[in-house]
Amino acid sequence: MSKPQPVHLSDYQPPAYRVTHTELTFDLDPASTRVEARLTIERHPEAAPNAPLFLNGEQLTLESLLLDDEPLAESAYQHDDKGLTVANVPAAFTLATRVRLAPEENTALEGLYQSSGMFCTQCEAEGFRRITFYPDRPDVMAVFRVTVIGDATREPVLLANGNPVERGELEGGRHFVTWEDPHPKPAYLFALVAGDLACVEDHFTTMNGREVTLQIWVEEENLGKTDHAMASLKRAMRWDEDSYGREYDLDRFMIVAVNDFNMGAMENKGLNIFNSAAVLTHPDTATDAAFQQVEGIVAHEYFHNWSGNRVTCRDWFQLSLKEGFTVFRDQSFSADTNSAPVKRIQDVAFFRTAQFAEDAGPTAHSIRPEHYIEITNFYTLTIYEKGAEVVRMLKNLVGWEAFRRGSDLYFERFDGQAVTIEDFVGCMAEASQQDLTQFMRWYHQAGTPEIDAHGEYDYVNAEYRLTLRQRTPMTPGQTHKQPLHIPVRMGLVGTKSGHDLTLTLDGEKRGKDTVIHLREAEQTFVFTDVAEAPTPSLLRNFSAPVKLHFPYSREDLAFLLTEDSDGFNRWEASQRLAMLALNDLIAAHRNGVEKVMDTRVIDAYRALLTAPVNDKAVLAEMLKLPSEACIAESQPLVDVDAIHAAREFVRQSLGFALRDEFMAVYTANVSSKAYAPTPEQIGQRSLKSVALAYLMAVEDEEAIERCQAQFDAGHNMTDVRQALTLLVHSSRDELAAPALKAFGEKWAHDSLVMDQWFSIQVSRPQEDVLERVKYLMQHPAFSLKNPNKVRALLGAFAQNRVNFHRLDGAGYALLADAVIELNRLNPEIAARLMTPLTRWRRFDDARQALMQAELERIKQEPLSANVYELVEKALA
Ligand code: B3K
Ligand code: ZN
Repeated sequence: MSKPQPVHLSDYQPPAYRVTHTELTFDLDPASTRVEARLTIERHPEAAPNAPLFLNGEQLTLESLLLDDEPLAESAYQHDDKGLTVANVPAAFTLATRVRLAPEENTALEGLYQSSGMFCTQCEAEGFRRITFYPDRPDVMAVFRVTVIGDATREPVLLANGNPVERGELEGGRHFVTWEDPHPKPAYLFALVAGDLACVEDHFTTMNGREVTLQIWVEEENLGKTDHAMASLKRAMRWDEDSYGREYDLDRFMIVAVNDFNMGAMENKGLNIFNSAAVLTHPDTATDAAFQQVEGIVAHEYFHNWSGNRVTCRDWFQLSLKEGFTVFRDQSFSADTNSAPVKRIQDVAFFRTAQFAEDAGPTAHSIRPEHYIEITNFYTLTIYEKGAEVVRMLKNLVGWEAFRRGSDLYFERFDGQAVTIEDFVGCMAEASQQDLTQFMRWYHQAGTPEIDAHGEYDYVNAEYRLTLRQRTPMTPGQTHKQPLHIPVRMGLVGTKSGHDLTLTLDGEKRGKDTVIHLREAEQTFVFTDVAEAPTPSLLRNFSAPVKLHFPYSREDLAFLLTEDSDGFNRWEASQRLAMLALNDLIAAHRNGVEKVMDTRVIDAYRALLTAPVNDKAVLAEMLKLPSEACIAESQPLVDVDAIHAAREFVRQSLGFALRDEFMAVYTANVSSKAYAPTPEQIGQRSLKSVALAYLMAVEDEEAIERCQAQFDAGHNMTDVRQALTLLVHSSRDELAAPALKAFGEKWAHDSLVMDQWFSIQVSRPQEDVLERVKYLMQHPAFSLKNPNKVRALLGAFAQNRVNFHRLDGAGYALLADAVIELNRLNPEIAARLMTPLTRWRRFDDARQALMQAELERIKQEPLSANVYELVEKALA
């Protein structure tokens, strides 16, 4: 295999040829599908007349090639493993190809493949080139007409993008449907589905009174699991009209659920294809978190219809143009639909754990990377989530009204075009009349900026001086960083009064909550007329994706925990307070000193538990300790065992000390109401779960009874899963084993529930986990070919910090073995699964050596571009 080569943003050239019409005919067969393409092609007016035509094409068997209906002589074109080059072509012509491919052998799940017997496609980013020869790049946009031919019995349903325009019977029990999509689109948005599917149908009337048919296509047995997705879709359609003025633009919108899918879902025009896990829900089988995830993903894919499809990316370096913006849009939708503070807290907790880790590791990259080897590796938290944080900052900088004008301008000006991040930010600058030049650095610089803050109160002059110093650490390939424009939302809370003080900055009254703009490496902000000594509340609502350090005392934090007017920062204070205690305990563990629980943390928790409750979901978040992964992220060197021991110690200390309070909260929140995924019910269940978890941390006898009863009652999957998790993670095997067995038998028929069953048992802290993973890999419900199973078993195991990072290296070896096998089957999933190994430099010497050895072992294999790129970066 030749060494995979990087693609550079600076090498971008507009396409020499564009395709105006694409006509495709698929004659489906698992072993040998025939694909005929007829492309109407034009040379770009500015391209050289002798520019060769290049069409991507991989893993295709070429059977025929005609130019303007004449066969092309073999000497007239070149065919290699990347595609076809035709040296001399006229300014306008048609090109017709016929190829063969084998969907049943496609385990990479890119291009046309089979999942549970049905045919489906995944083309983003570069899967279309495995379907036919084509200029497979997003800046080539064509109108598609697609005919799908299948077996009338095996594939009664034949779907593609747009509207069905013709259908009929054919000889030999075959039939066909022809689809037309009037909107020009890049090939990555092409989709086809064929199989034995059933559908739930509904309708939506758009803001201009157009009727749209909504369909969710699933396997017959899943018809009862589509209500929530359909309701979410309708809410999302209405929200996009109300918030962004965006109306749907076809007569039908279809969602299809497939069991084998590399990611969550895909926004193909008019025909979204979903991982079944991202669409199917039922109170008995899906948790609250799953319900919320389905709502968010359905909305996300729907929102792409404008942010991504109508206006698309010029090239894949611009991926965050559609993904960052669309994640921001789906986050805003979920915040509006559910509890806004909880949504923000959960998003930030995840972001700081996972994206910060990416930014601190060998694969750190800017939101708009400069080069890549395999674009599939760049569907990352940086592109998606940090991209969304940057769009959120933009919105806050210019204000919602200007942001909305900028968004309108962007959709109008670039409708039907493939554009860049500059085009988007340019519209925001134009609409707001603001200079966003410095702000653009967010798109170019990788790494998490850190702000060191300190403040001084001057009693004599009633002044508060806040100094902020920013720095962004070096990341691979970027040694020198420039200061960023960082908006810091803040308030000053009067330490006596407990109230937000009115802020006067540079003689200007700013109200009680303001945004200060850090643009230099260091800046001091002097607030005047500060009547009493304040405690600063900084980075409210996480106003920028940075790490902010301020020397808060435990007293400061206990104060902010109850007094901060910003709900997000009350939660933040709870996390900082817990971190201070955890850091002491981590140090104690490392030094072999007896661990002592900080009573101030216990007092703070008691105050929270006994105060009147406004929002149960927020309270639940405040009572949750930072995860082991989150704690690890804050440490200079990760000591897996010390972190685990410290966190367990805090959990148990709180469980003991506040036993009665937790029991009271648990009891008060038990409910026999029929399940509904409403914010109120979700908040109540979440608080109840947290209380039960603390009680089970000390294996309180009464709690065990309650937990067992909650499991046995089987009221809904949220309650059942939480109870099962606590039983399985307890030290009592006499509780764990029968519960697991009962659950596994009850749900053996339901693949998505079995995924949960796998995850729960391999996340437990006990030492038997590695053996369990090996055993479960042989379980009939497990398959390496199914990405959901890989994530549920192996992905969950790699998150089990004490067991994955075992000192004998067996956890690393197990993962590496799986990566090596997946590298052959599904390179995209292999690369994702390998990610924890790439972070080896964060650990102690012994673990570093073990992880490095596994990476070296992987490197000896004949590697896919995906795994190759990651291994190279990890070992560089
Ligand atoms: N745009 C898809 C990504 C699919 C890429 C897979 N290699 C999912 C989404 O962000 O909506
Ligand atoms: Zn997306």
